[in-house]
Amino acid sequence: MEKEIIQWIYEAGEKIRTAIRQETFVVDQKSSRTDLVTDVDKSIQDFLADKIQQFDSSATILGEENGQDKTPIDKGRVFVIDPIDGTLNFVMQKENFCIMLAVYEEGIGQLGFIYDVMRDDLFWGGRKVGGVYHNEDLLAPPPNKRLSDGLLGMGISIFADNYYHTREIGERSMGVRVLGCAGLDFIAILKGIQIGYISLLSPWDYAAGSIMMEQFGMAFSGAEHQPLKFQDRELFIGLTQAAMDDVIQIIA
Ligand code: 2AM
Ligand code: CA
Ligand code: CA
Ligand code: CA
Repeated sequence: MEKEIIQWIYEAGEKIRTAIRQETFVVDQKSSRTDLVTDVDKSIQDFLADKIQQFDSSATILGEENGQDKTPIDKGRVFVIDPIDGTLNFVMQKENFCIMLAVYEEGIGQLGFIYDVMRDDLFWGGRKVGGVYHNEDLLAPPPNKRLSDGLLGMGISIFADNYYHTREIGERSMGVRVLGCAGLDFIAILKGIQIGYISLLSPWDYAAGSIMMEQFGMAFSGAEHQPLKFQDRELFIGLTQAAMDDVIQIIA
């Protein structure tokens, strides 16, 4: 299954790079001036959904666009799609965005894929393949650093509001980084150049990344140390085990 998925993601990436080269995409607003979607987001989700349906007609799809955002995660095989993660970066920078895809079976994360489209850089893996890969290479788990020893990714809105003690958590770390793309934060965690990521996220934002963090024995949760709900947007906290212990201390 992973071979097929990687092929679809590479094809989808080529479609996005072509749209950028030809400057053909159309931008729309969703909930606000800065919450954007393009025709490319929608067509890439359709492209991936078609491939999935041809591959496994009994699978269901949970995706950000095209009214597919309410599918439950816990029954049968579910493919979770974020066709462009970091749409604002895609529109404003034409780089620093990802394609993300994850596979769940009976609610258990099996495979995650995060593709940095413009760098042509793929991180993928999980329970089903027993490891995490950076392109063709098996990745080693990142060191289990304390909060005080690493950089921490955060969503700008929760940091600006000091939501959930994020000011103090950030100040105890080596520094806060705001990338505007959840996928890039997860890539930084998997590479060991960031100890974690705290943000308000939807299931398609954290599915692939949390599956690969789990494979590495790292810690993640929703607010108040509760499991993630895989429904609406909620607080996501993903950290090394040691940094999670530090954050729990701060919150207590
Ligand atoms: P998106 O580009 O797929 O919407 C930083 O904005 C990160 O948070 C991006 O990965 C973005 O994903 C995600 N995000 C989730 N919900 C968002 C929202 N309502 N507004 C802006 N970004 C959101
Ligand atoms: Ca969006
Ligand atoms: Ca996203
Ligand atoms: Ca998206």
